[in-house]
Amino acid sequence: MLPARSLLIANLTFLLTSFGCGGDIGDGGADASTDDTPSGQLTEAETGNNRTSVDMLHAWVDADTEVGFRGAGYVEALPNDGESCGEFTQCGASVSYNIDVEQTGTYFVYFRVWADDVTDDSIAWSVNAGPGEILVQTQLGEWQWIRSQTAITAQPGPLVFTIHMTEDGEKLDAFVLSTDGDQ
Ligand SMILES: [Ca+2]
Ligand SMILES: [Ca+2]
Repeated sequence: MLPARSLLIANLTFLLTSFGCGGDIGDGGADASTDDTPSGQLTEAETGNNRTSVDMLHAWVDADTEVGFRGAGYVEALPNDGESCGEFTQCGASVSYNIDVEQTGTYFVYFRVWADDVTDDSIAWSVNAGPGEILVQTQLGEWQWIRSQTAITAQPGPLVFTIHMTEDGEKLDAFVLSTDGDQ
């Protein structure tokens, strides 16, 4: 199965490149040969410089040991000691990003995540300290793009985008704000 899938992705990448649909996302890193990045406004997770340990134990930490990341690395919720944090504003850790929205639109958010097992495989996000949403991965042991269930409406200008730990051990490579909910 893997060679066929790789071939499909390679062809898709070729088509996107051929028709100039790659946008301003770029190849980013070691995964460029199989880049299936959704179109939209991309932020590398490792650029988040506003990091908070809510429980004074966990934090989103820079890492670069899992192969295939984009950009300069990714962030991982550590330590991975079995913490589960459904009430993510009350426990765990967060990392925030000041996003400068480029165009008015209704945006879904795609997250490039990696979990080794089911005790690591969820994440939450919120905008401007809103209620937020928890997302759970469908694959383990590989980088996977997952999409928000809800969309946000935004106008050009700044917004504060926050990633919350719901299970430690989750890895986040990048996220994309996209007006296309069907990628
Ligand atoms: Ca865990
Ligand atoms: Ca990255």
